[in-house]
Amino acid sequence: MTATASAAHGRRAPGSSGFDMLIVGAGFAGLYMLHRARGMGLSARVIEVASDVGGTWWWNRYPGARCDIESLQYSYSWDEDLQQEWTWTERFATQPEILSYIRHVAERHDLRRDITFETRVDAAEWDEDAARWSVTLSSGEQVGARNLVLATGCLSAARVPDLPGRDSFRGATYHTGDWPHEGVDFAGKTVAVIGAGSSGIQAIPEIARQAAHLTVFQRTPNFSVPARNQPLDDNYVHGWKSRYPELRRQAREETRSGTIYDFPERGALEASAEEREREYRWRWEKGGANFMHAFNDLVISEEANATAAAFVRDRIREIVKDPATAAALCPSSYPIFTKRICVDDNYYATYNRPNVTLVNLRETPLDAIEPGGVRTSAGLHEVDAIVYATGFDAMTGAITSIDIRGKGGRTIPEKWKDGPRAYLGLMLEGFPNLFAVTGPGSPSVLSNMVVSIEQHVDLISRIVEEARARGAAAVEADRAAEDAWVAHVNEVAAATLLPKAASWYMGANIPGKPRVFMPYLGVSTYREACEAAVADGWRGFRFADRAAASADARAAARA
Ligand code: NA7
Repeated sequence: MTATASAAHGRRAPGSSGFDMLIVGAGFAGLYMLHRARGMGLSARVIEVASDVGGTWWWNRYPGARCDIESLQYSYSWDEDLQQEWTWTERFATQPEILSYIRHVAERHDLRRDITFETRVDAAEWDEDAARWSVTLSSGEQVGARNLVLATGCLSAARVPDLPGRDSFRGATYHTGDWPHEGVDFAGKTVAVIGAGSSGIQAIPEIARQAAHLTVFQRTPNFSVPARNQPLDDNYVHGWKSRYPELRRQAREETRSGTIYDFPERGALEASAEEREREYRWRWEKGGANFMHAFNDLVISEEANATAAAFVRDRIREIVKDPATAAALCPSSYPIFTKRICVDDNYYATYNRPNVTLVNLRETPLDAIEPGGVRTSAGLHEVDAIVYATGFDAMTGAITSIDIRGKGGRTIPEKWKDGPRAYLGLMLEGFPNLFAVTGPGSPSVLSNMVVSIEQHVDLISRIVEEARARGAAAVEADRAAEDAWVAHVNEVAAATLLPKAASWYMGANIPGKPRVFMPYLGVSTYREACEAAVADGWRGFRFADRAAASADARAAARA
């Protein structure tokens, strides 16, 4: 790093050679990274394609959009005054409330002055001699950066499937992950929703309340549990706020998911049938993803897992009056919890409404989109609007959409042709000074994202500090350490049922994407692994001085 001397004099202005750190994305990750970079005295800039801060919560404005982690836990822990002062109103915060929280953070810490909005990072090339990234923005500007931080989010590359005739539809089309800011009025309209994942499951009850008729096109049913959302009670909030530092520590260091749930002490198969039913029942009534922590063997043992799946299927059949619709809504082709569990507000009961129809695409496949609507093998469903709730190119899509070229001009898609590889899910061998916040191979989407983001940003800050202390111009993941980590991520996943579903965790929703289990299961164990690597002399990180970086470059050029 070059900021050692000037750090004493406060934050540096970028010189002609650019910034100490360029950060891509102004969501939870990018904003905290900017705050930390400033704290280290680095010159830093955030590039954001949207017109304001918020990331996921800026884009996903579909009706019913809400976090499925409790608001008191899905928030920053690094500003004690903020966490004491901020008032969450509901157990599960709505998208507008989370967005106003993020905006408040941006104002409170005066972050916007270092963010360039409405600008995309198109490309980044590692300049081996100068040991810095040369970054091309959509504005045509070329910016130099010693460190490049991808705070691009795991679920930010929205995906509309390439259905035959897709562009011939004459009505309005929407994607849940790219929703119009002015909102959409479905009153009096006939609407199709394609997709029944978390986003569809949140949007469907809301759209059903507005539309004249809603037809849901479902290919694979998902398991969903009721949120039982409610206004937050003052005593409950006080209980959290009075113990916040300790509870945040517990979430970071003692949980599998970065969220504190009622922790199971035994396996489902150790309990009697009545005890299991009681356990599932109270968690179902309490609401939220707490349900998936009923027993400690639910993602390990198929037999244990089947008991939870059967409980949820029983509830679906109990709620949904039409037996054929209930049967179509009951997932049976994969174990529960191997796809992200959905948390809903009145989802299954929505199918009892006279203005809602479920089309089971397994029975009558979707043939084409036509000017008038959606055609399945059973005929044309005429609609005024189509909502694609069809998900994202998860975890890697936002990274590979930037033309990033590392040492020797190698691209990330070339490096990842057999699946994503990153040391600790954070750094890529061959791509010095490049950091992926919550990248593939880290807990990311299997965790409370804010907890994982904070840990990664803190770790990146420590790596940058270490490089600075050593006078190293570049730091890079070691190939052998990266290989070992990727093998470990797979081993951990393979010891569970998680790879058994064709999920977006596996890249299975994107045609041609390699099927590799991408996230790492275990927030506390992951943190321990990171800390062990640091304590072991920064095992797996190769710090180079500027001369060595240039020598590496010349060697790569000769190779
Ligand atoms: P998901 O969970 O990927 O769900 C996408 C849904 O779209 C799912 O039901 C898919 O069915 C369906 N889909 C995708 N392509 C098609 C085609 N071609 N035809 C019919 N149906 C299709 O995305 P979400 O946005 O709901 O949730 C993503 C995450 O965002 C969520 O977990 C939260 O973390 C926030 P399939 O299962 O592929 O049969």
